[in-house]
Amino acid sequence: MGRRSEGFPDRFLWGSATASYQVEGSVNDAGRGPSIWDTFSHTPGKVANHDTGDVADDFFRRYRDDVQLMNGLGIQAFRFSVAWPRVFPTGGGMPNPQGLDFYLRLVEELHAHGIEPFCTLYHWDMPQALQDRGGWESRDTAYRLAEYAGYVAGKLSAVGVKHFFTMNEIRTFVELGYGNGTHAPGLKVGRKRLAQLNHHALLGHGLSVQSIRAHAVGDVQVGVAENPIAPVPVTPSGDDIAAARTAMREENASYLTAILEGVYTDRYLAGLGVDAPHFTAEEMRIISTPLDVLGLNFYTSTYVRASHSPASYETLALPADFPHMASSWLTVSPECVHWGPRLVHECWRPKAIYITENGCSADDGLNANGECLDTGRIMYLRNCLSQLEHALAHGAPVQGYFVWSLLDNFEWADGYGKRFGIVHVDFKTQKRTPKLSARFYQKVIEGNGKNL
Ligand code: GBH
Repeated sequence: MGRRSEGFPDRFLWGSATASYQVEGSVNDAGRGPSIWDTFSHTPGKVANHDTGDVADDFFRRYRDDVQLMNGLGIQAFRFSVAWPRVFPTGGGMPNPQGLDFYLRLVEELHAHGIEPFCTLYHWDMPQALQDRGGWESRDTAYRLAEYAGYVAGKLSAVGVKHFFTMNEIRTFVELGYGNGTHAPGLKVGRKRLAQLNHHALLGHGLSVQSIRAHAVGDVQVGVAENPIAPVPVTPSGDDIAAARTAMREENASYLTAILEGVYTDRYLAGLGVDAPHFTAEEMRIISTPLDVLGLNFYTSTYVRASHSPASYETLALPADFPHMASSWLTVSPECVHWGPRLVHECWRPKAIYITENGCSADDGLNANGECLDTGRIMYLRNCLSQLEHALAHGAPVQGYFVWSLLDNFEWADGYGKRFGIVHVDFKTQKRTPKLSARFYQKVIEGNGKNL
């Protein structure tokens, strides 16, 4: 295998990421309709500390300052999401021009600072009106998403946006939103309905890819940003690596595998038995519409080894003392940034990969000098970026990396209690203070990652 020398390619893109509901605030301004996250966060007991996204980082009004902040750090690309209920307050019908206008102004500001905009259409803030008609349980929602995605992509590509992701983390909004109910809309629908709505979400992705291409002005790159389970071979033996490759396909069977292969694996369907989703060959063709780019979000690893069971791999439970960051789920397991892109490359040969999210929570406060010395986050990021070099060396076509997140923000069910930013936000005053990790990232960008 032709191994390149270690290191990042010359035109590697260094970015930061956010999502609409997590940063924007101004939820009742400029004609925005309610989203399922407004409803959910205002339902007592759903979000820690009764936090809501009503104000968040006030990014809707402060985006100019935040773009300037990114520019000062040398950040080259910004991944943001569009709030569907800003553009279509009730999910469909007539677009709300004021809602779209915000994203046009944001893109203009980014371009003025030489920052490449990367747009995600659906980062979980579905218009409440569509949830009232079934949300992802309704097949019709897939068509509504595609209409909205095509409309926005038409407008934003006309002002020079070149990269579009249909959705963020289908697994998360399916399994947390409808499986265990810890995310909006907070349902627990059971296995059969879950498999069917998962299928509708995939269909929404595929229809949106087609609709974005049909409406886009000029050449655009279209993909999905998914968070596949990243199986890491617990030893580098050939058997364990082969097991990890099998695990990559099977553990992600109803997400990436279906999207990139256009099939549900036999094992997935057999496992569901009578609860398997209804689907047609035509739908599977739509779902697997070829992509230009693949966005991959990686935070944690799943350790696997070869086994003689019919499954051919065994997932290892983590010992109780396995280290983690401020969020208990966020293990310090940076190998996912090596094996994740590498196994995706080996399994499916995508044309281009972006790491669309990677980062961690930490208990960040300001010291007496007003500094946030988040050495834990620097440790986490440095290790992940070093692992990414291995993925590149093994030929994974990774073209860029987006740290999650630019700013501390509304961390879904954890509210503002978990901080993921490289920039500290004082939620009382909205004051931004770059953490030490922002300085670290700035230097990494300056050295194009050759100085880790
Ligand atoms: C990403 O999800 C999201 O895209 C982003 O919006 C988010 O802010 C960021 O990560 C940080 O969390 O609490 O034990 O039930 C990452 C995948 C899936 C990780 C859900 C946390 C909940 C674990 N996430 N998971 S638990």
